[in-house]
Amino acid sequence: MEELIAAIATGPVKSAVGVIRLSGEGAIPCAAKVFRPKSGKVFGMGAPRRLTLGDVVDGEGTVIDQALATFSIAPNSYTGEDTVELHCHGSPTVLALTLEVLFQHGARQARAGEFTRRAFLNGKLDLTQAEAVADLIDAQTPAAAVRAAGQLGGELSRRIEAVYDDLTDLLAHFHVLVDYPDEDLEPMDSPQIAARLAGARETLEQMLEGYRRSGQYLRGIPTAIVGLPNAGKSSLLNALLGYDRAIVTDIPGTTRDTVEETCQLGRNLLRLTDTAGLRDTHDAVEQQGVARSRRAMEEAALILAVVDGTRGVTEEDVQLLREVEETGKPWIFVASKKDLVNGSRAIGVVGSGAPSSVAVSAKTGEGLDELAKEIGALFPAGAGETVYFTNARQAAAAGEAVECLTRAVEGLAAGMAPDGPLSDVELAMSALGELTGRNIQEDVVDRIFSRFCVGK
Ligand SMILES: Nc1nc2c(ncn2[C@@H]2O[C@H](COP(=O)(O)OP(=O)(O)OP(=O)(O)O)[C@@H](O)[C@H]2O)c(=O)[nH]1
Ligand SMILES: [Mg+2]
Repeated sequence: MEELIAAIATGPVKSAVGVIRLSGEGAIPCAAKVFRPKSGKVFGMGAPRRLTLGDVVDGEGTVIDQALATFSIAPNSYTGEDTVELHCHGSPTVLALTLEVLFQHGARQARAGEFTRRAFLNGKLDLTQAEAVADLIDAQTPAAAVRAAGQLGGELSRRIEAVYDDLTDLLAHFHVLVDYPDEDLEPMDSPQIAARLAGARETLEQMLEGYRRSGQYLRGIPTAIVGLPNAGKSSLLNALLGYDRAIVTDIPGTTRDTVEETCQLGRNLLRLTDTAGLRDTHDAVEQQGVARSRRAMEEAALILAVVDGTRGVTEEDVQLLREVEETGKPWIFVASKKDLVNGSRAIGVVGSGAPSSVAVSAKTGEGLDELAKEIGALFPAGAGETVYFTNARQAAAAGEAVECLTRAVEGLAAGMAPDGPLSDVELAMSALGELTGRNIQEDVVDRIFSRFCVGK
């Protein structure tokens, strides 16, 4: 067992309960010096994994809290080591004090992710499951949480291991042919082997495709709010966010720089970019703003084209809508200032042949639900698809394996001697081994666990 570490596992805010974790050599005797069960028994003598009520005492024996404590004995714990959890009252001061007392009794502060790192090193979790823990804690949308929770069970590793095993079989076949060329062995049927390699590649590619599609649901859909000056773009941004993020005035050309914020709308996470109104201008600052608006449009996956509902669709609007249309991206026609126009006028404005249109009022909030619904229809979050990769590291490793397998397949098709393709298959396996953590370098492990918060 490794040296004893301790950390506060809950957030640094006042709350009902705050949890301190201890793991490693001597966790239970260390906790017993700080935690005195009400029963009068020494902590750690009874059955593990039960909650015991008792007092938390400082170095002088003064009671500083009343808490519940539980211990687990190696290897039956999260980390695979002896562990203790103290469920104290959630006062940051009391928790810090308790931690300090544990340090006096030999524990040291755990580093970020150190508990989960130990779980990984002790074989309690594979790397993708450990990452799922971090992804779950980081999840910003229900879809991201569901995805990470699913991966806690290890489905990704099972799929990757199946591909890995298949490649191991093939590699064995290759080896026999390369190492014993003079033996009277059945010649390698290249097309057959190439087909199996291509099958493995296909499995990985499908998983990657799902990941690419899912990116928008996990990180937010890049959404550009565009329109003429004074159309009501910044007001729309503020209304969607629920607070005054961008400056709003009745002077056309108020917004110069792009303003970016993330907001949850219905089941979708949007990465909204409010932009400068598009118009020809001689103002050097505004010109740059307009250039940025166009860039935001290029980078967006969804465009909200805002037209001033009180003015109707002008010649400039038509030009702008044409520009939006030419991007080929999904877009929504948003007629603004609905509170200022009577319904029929707004609807008249809306009927512009857009793929989807809605009239909104940033002032009253009217129409925002409808806008959320329209976006939901364009981006049906996750739509029942199982996504296996949850982060860029995993996808990059799988992508590397795909590249190696492609080279191997092409090599075979070109009639190469087997040792070329053989080394490519080995490289593909090594990439997959990195993915699940089967063979992974120390510095990569360090990088992965540095993503975690302290106490996890
Ligand atoms: N009554 C009413 N006024 C609105 C609404 N939305 C915007 N306005 C007004 O319209 C004017 C322009 O709004 P902005 O949100 O600054 O417009 P913009 O498109 O960001 O303008 P630029 O940044 O100049 O391109 C302001 O006076 C807003 O108060 C709305 O829904 N109702
Ligand atoms: Mg603005």
